[in-house]
Amino acid sequence: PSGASATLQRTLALVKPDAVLSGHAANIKVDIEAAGFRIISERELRLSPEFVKRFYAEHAGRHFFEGLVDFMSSGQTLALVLERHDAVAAWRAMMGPTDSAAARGTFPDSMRAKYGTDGRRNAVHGSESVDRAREEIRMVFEEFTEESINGQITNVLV
Ligand code: RTP
Ligand code: MG
Repeated sequence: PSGASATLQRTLALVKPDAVLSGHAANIKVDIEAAGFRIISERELRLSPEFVKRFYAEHAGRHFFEGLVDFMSSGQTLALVLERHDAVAAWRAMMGPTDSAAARGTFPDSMRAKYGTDGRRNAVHGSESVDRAREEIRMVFEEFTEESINGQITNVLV
């Protein structure tokens, strides 16, 4: 009864520092567009530890939280706003399971299987819901400052 446009959604994708550093960002974007997503906005930036703590606040206190904060603030991140019908669930499915090593056994074509390393360094992030996507897009695309790092101007989320 409803056409594809009825469920047109936007979601936030992050290419995490491991995948940016490994040079996988371009291939990840090719895969994303091949899956029918339109890349609406794009920004490369470095996340401050404070920003990562707010972004992943749901995990505060978990055993992996400190490692997650260190990892996500360790280098450049590529932020993408993706649009497609059913974008939130479709991007989560395409990402694959959280642990890249496990994903290689169960979902070998997933982004995390192809481009990630382990349970922390897993190449990509995706929003969990339509409401959360709206919130994350606002956080990543509206709240940032410019900072000079090693003489280069870099967008830093604080
Ligand atoms: P994300 O939020 O980044 O899209 O990933 P997710 O939903 O698949 O996984 P989540 O449970 O929300 O965990 C957030 C991120 O924390 C790191 N992590 N490390 N055991 C560990 O060392 C561990 N567990 C999770 C990963 O980077 C994970 O994506
Ligand atoms: Mg999550």
